[in-house]
Amino acid sequence: MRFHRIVVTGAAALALAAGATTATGPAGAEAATVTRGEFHSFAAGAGLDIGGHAQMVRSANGYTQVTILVSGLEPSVTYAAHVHAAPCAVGDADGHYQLDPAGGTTPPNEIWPGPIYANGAGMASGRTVAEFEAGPTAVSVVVHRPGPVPNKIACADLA
Ligand SMILES: [Cu+2]
Repeated sequence: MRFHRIVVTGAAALALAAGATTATGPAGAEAATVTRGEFHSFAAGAGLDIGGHAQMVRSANGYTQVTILVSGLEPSVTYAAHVHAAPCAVGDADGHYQLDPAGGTTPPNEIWPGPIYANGAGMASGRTVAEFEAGPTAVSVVVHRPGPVPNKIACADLA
């Protein structure tokens, strides 16, 4: 597992927002903060060899982009995916991150890079852009299978 936190600027921030994995470029006006991590299975995902990664880009101009790529899913199944407000190891990542804790339980008050649909190879990707800068408690992404709880099958810590 690999965690890192990097701060990039200008053109590099745009490159990261577009999904690039390297950051080079001139020092610019607008900084972005990138957190990312690898997916691993939760107990409810036992039997699935889940991998992949999640990335969150908080841009200084007030946007948050989350992209995920998940492997090891059941083919042809649609999964939910949300940004959660606790690390994967704390209460199975607890509940959803919310911009306003007194607000709604769906986007735009929450950040959902899903639903994601697994292809024939069990891979799925998702992306969303929230029109606010996610707070410091937006620390993980959870993938849920359809059906009753417990349905948290995988989690990625963002660091
Ligand atoms: Cu969730």
